[in-house]
Amino acid sequence: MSLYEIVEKTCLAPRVYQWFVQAPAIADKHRPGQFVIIQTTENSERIPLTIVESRKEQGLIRIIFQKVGKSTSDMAALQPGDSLFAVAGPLGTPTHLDMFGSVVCIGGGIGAAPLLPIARGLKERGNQITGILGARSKELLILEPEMRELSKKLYITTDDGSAGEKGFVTDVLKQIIESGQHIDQVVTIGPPVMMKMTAETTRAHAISTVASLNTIMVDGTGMCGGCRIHVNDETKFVCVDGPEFDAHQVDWDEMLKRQNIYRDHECRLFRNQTDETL
Ligand SMILES: Cc1cc2nc3c(=O)[nH]c(=O)nc-3n(C[C@@H](O)[C@H](O)[C@H](O)COP(=O)(O)OP(=O)(O)OC[C@H]3O[C@@H](n4cnc5c(N)ncnc54)[C@H](O)[C@@H]3O)c2cc1C
Ligand code: FES
Repeated sequence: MSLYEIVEKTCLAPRVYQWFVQAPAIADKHRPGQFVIIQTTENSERIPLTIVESRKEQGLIRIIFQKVGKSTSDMAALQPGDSLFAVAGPLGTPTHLDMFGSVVCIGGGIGAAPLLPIARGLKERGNQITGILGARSKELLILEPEMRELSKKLYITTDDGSAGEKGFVTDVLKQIIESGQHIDQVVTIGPPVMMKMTAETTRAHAISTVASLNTIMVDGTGMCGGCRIHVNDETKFVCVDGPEFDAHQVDWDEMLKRQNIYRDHECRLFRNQTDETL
C-alpha cells in the first residue's frame, strides 16, 4: 500500500463521499478538530478537509467531502488504489475538550463531518450530548447513526420536511432553550449563515458557543492570509488560530463576504468541466 493511497471510497449521499486514506504519520498525531490539506496532483488546488477519524493501527485517516467545485469534483473521480500527490497535516489547533456538562452539538449539511470527532471527544470527557443535524432534505443527511449513538437525544431537521422536523437547526435550538433544558455549551458547524444564526440565538441567553470555520485556505500555515478573519476586532488566521472560535465574537458578515470572493471563478471552472451547475 503506498502513501496517501485511497484504500476505501463510499458515497454517503448525493455528491458526498467518504475516503479512508493511508497516512500513518498523520493518523498517529491527529486530535479532534484538526484538518489536512489535500492536493490530488502536483498542480491541484490545496483543499482543507477535516480528519473525521484516525485508525492508528492501520495508519488510516477518514475524510468526508462534498463535491462543490472543480477540485472536489476531481477528488470525487478518484477510485480506491489511486494515490493523492500530497496530504499535509494534522493542521490547526485541536478542540479544547473538557467536561462542560450539557453540550448541544449542531451540524448543518456536510458540517456533520467535522462535528463528529468533536462530539465523540466531548462524550469521552463525560459530557452529555444533545445532537441536532440539519440538511436540505432526507437524502443529504449524513452520519445520523453515529451521532445518534453519541447523543442522549438527537434531533433532525430538514428544510423540506422529508425527515425529522421541517425547518432550520436553529428552530430546534430555540425550542430546546425555551423548554428550560440547561445548556453549558453549544458547538455549531455548517454553512456560515447557519453558524451566524446559531450565534445570534445563543447570544441572547448568554450560552457559550463555539463555531468551527470553513474559510478559504491556501497554505494552511498562517503565511498567506487567505483565511484571515476578525474575532473580537482582532485579526486571526483560521488555519493556525482555529478552526474553532467563540461564535459570539466572530465578524460573520466579513467572513460571509470573503467566502464568496472566488464564487464566480469557481462556477466558471466547474461549468467548463461538467454540465452540472453549482
Ligand atoms: C470546520 C469545518 C470543516 C469543514 N470540513 C469539511 C470537510 O471535511 N468536507 C467538506 O466537504 N466540507 C467541509 N466543510 C464545509 C461545509 O460545512 C460547507 O459550509 C458546506 O459546503 C455547506 O453545506 P451544505 O451546502 O450542505 O448546506 P445547506 O444544505 O445549504 O444547509 C444545511 C443546513 O444548514 C441550516 N441553515 C441553512 N441556512 C440557514 C439559516 N439561514 N439559518 C439557520 N440555519 C440555516 C439548515 O438547517 C440546513 O438544513 C467544513 C466546514 C467547517 C465549518
Ligand atoms: S491558509 Fe494561509 S494564512 Fe491560513
